[in-house]
Amino acid sequence: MSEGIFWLEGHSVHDPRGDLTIYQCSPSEIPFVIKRVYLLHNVPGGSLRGGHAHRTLSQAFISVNGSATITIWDGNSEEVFELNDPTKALVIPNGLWREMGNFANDAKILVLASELYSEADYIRDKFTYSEWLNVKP
Ligand code: T46
Repeated sequence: MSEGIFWLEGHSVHDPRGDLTIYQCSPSEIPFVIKRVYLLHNVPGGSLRGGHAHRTLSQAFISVNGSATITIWDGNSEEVFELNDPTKALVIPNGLWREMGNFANDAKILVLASELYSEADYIRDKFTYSEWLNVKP
């Protein structure tokens, strides 16, 4: 797994009323302060999202319904993760290329983000990404 990526198991509380799953910001859980939350939903079958890297943004991806895949490329190797379980968050640090696909019809993917939206934070072509990997601090 690329450095810094991990699955975070939410703390689930079960009782006869149903399940409650908790994610917290702390060094051993969501390792950043959440400044923004967004939801990917109503994604038509066959759509691809992402196709970029973020210079500084860290994120956690949670499938709150349905499933989708996220493919991570770090400049050397590629890894595919399936988001399909609301009790697990995939934490992804900054600096990694990602593409999302295979969205189920009912997929709802919640993204917790460490920064406010900034277009300047995106690297949207792979050549620029490869150059950036060579010079990043
Ligand atoms: C990621 C992948 C998996 C905003 O105005 N504010 C926002 O917070 C966001 C996330 C997007 N936008 C606007 C910018 C674009 O005009 O919404 C439009 C689509 O955004 P984007 O091209 O970033 O969409 P995706 O689905 O390719 O990427 C999103 C996230 O931006 C990105 O962080 O990792 O999902």
